[in-house]
Amino acid sequence: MEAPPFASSASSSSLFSLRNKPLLPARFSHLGNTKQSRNFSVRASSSSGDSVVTLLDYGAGNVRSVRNAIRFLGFDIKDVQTPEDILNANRLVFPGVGAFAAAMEVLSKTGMDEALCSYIEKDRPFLGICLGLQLLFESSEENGPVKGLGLIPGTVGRFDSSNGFRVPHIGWNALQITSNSGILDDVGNHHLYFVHSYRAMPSDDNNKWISSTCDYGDKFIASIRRGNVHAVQFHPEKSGDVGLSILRRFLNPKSNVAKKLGEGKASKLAKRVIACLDVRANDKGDLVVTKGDQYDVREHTEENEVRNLGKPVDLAGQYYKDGADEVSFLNITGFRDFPLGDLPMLQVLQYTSENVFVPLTVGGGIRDFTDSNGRYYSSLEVASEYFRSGADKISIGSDAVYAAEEYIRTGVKTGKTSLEQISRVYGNQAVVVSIDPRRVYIKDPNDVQLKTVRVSSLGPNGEEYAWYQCTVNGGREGRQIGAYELAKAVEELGAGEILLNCIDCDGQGKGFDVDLIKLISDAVSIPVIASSGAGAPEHFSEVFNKTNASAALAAGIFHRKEVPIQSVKEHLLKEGIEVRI
Ligand code: 1PR
Repeated sequence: MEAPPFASSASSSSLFSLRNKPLLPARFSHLGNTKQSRNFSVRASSSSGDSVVTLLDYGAGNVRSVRNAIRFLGFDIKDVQTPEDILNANRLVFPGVGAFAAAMEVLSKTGMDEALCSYIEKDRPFLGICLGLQLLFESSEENGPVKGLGLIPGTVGRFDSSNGFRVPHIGWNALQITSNSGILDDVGNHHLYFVHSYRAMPSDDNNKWISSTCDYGDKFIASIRRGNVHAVQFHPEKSGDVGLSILRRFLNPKSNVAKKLGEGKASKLAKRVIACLDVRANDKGDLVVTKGDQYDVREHTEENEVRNLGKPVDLAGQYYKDGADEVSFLNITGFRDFPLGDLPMLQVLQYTSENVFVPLTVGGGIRDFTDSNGRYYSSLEVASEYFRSGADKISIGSDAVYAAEEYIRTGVKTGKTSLEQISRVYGNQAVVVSIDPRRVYIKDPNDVQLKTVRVSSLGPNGEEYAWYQCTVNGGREGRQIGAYELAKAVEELGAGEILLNCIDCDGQGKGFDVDLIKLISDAVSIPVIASSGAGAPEHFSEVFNKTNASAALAAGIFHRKEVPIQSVKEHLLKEGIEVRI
């Protein structure tokens, strides 16, 4: 017999104090503004079939992935419109996204908070994901303290980056399963995907809730379970086959896992291997995956065509099957074409996210824009459209350079840059800054007022030093700001991760620019993705052994099928570098 759930949980009623807040933001309006009756009674609906999953989506991020994963497993989705829908659910999935305070505000304003508490207190089948776990606790320090639903004792706090651990915690980490959780039965030694800056900590008061923990500087709560109530800090919908097996076990507890999972070897945060697809329209107008040499993507033939290495959705699906830990799409002409006019790119995301259950990043053209009819679109609207279409993270290139230049010049955070706005609404873990630097060799480091490195191989005229000049518009324009200065500034402005390209190395297959990657990954405390130049598995072990990169990205070697992703991972494992297998 399970212990009766919630017997000693904190009283929730006294904690519901976030009342009388302004009207809901427009994006939450489908949830209504009217507070419902407080006398809830929970009943399982007899009308909804066994294949229906009720989903609480308050519109603050990418919930498409959760929807897609549920549908992929053969279930239909009913969206919560009123608190009654929560009470009538047969099984409820709550994929919390965005910031804690904003989520609590919506729940409180709509009366969903009390419906959720009633539903959970009656031990009805519930699965909270990420923020959907954190909101069950008494409070969070995120922009707070802010009160939560108060069902589980404890406060959600921020990871401590002072001990060398990068925050946000992004990537595939291992669980220590502490009690029979039911839904985690297939996890074994496999990695699961986490992306968050705040976490709940184990204590004597909440111990009996905990079904697993995870180590990242601290030991934090990775999942809870009491009776039919589950919540997980990681993202099952982004954790490949292992994640799908977790969802399957929740949705259908009697199910056997459909796909046999191999042996895992997870013990800590894995280094990620990312496949990148540079996407643009070719001269016939079809959206293709292309690949440049030092950013030149045209064939050097008479026709001078854009190189075509395949179809974006097909290639992304293939890389998912091959074991990519993430897939990135870069809309490389986004700086001149307006991405919301570029519907094929949104469709690429929509179709890809139907079958690819690892994180998807999309970049290109994220900036404010006024179209030919004079209609103004904010960068936040552009990003929102990408998130709605299936992106988990967006990547900002040129616009982040302008924002950093302004910030360095004035020392003032205006709060108005795309970087600041998007990270405020979606969290900084959802915002990547993509840097496109070019090496500038110099003889004497005192020749520039920018951070220089002593290079491992001398410049063309025997120069011993270089600085890394940031560019905009796909490498077309150099700016008077270095990659080091940019990285420090964008971290302060709210970037959650850095995608570090290098124009000199792009497409050359001679290895990553270790000097550059070491410089930047030592300068910031957010994760850095090493990019440009991979030509062999040894280049990945080199970059992980010599720098603090959290992930390594490659394009050409995967597109040209020169090195399979699995070979890269097998090599890394042999070298003692932890990866997800
Ligand atoms: O400036 O916000 O519109 O974003 C534009 C985005 O498009 C930026 O992220 C920029 O890096 C990217 N981009 C623009 N032009 C190009 C180009 O190639 N002409 N691609 C481009 C960037 C670099 C990597 C590449 C790695 C690995 N390509 O994405 O995939 O270098 O390649 P490799 O493994 O073959 O060496 P905005």
